[in-house]
Amino acid sequence: MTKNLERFLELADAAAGYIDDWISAKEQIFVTSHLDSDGLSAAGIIGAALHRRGAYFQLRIIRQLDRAYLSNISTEGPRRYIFSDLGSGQLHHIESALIDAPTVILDHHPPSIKNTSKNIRQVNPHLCGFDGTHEISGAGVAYLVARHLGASNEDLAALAVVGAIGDVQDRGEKHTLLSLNKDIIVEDAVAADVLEAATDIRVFGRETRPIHKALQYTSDPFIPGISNDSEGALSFLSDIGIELKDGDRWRTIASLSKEEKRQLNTALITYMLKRNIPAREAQSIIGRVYTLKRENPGSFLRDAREFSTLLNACGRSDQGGVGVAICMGDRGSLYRKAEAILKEHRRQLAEGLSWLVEDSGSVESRRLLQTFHSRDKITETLVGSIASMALFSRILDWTKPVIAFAFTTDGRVKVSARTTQSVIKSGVHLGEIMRLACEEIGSGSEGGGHSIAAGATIPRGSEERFLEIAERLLAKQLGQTKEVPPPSEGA
Ligand SMILES: [Mn+2]
Repeated sequence: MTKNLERFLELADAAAGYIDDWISAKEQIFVTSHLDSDGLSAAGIIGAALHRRGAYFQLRIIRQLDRAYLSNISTEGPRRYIFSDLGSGQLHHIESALIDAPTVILDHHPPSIKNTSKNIRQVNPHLCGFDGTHEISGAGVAYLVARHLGASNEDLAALAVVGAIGDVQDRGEKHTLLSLNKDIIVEDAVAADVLEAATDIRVFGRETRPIHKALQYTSDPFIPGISNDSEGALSFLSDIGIELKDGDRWRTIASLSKEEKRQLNTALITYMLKRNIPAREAQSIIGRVYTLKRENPGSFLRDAREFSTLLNACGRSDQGGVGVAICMGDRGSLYRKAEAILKEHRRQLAEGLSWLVEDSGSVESRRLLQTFHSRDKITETLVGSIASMALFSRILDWTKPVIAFAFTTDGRVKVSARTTQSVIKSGVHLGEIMRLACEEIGSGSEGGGHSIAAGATIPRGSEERFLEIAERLLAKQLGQTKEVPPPSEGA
């Protein structure tokens, strides 16, 4: 399908018109959104737009949209429904559960069926030839609708940037957002003076962490002797002579002068090249950073990547409402609560990671993949993040996908699969592997996701069989791209 921007914007416009009618008629609007950072940003955008219009609305954040949830909300009276960052993949369930109820779906996941219901307005990039994995996110779609709901909603574009980053859509050269994200959303946010996009040192905690801590926590690119090494980071900085403190306050990367930043960039790249890091990877320390200009310097909300991490922590701790409140503007007690949630989330991640490091027998390396089973040492909501961290920090083998297991509270097994960009380039799609392996396992298994990160839920006891199937599918995917060298070299 060729890309049809005009048609896509028309869909957004029509959905906004539909919602507009509900607001004017003082209808009750029921918003459901996904609990990851893109879903929370989307909910924040819609929530803010409705609130600004004085609409009557309720908002619920959920982990996944299933039949039980839909039949539950359908019994709560005649209402108008908005689904954001979910819904398209469950269109068949929505059609059968919310018969005739006026509904708007703002999503970027592929639709499960062709929409034939007159009461459902769906805004989805896939319907107009765009790819929802990197051209626009759920929050972006929500924004396109929100900007038609009020004259001054362009400031909400900054949240759509946070959502897109949360869904790892910054896949352009030097981690730049692409396509609709770049040409409409970043553009609107910059025009509304709420966002600045610049090329800068791309480390985690530019706004909030002392410089040596920001370097220490940087794992993409992984800098040997600095990443994961607080003394190494300190001695590197003292060698190049950058002042770490301003009086008794630690300075941050964001607070460095242009000259100091240039000096730090050059020193970091030279340092990595000397340690045989490929030039391309070394240079990736410089990249696109997106700054929310109206947020306080030093706040977690100032850098779009940190903002997205904060939302992600809220969602994973089942405190999605806190995340949405922040998106809608709370900078008081709920913002402080989010900071506490993030702190606790990080503590749990560190604890999980150290279990993986200390219990060295826990990782099994197989021919094409590696695996570990955390049983109840790591919760099902964190096992994927820990698998990613372990890959990026080279605790695990960088060249092979990891498939990690954790027991769920309802007696099943959560599967999290993660890999790196370079492995994907050799033809691997973990989401497909999860989906197909689950089909083969059956017994209520469900799986899917992105090429780089995917997940599944399977019955206990089927782990080994799952790995065998996954490895077979992986071999097939790696063999499909003939021009690429075999996996051992290609990765
Ligand atoms: Mn999303």
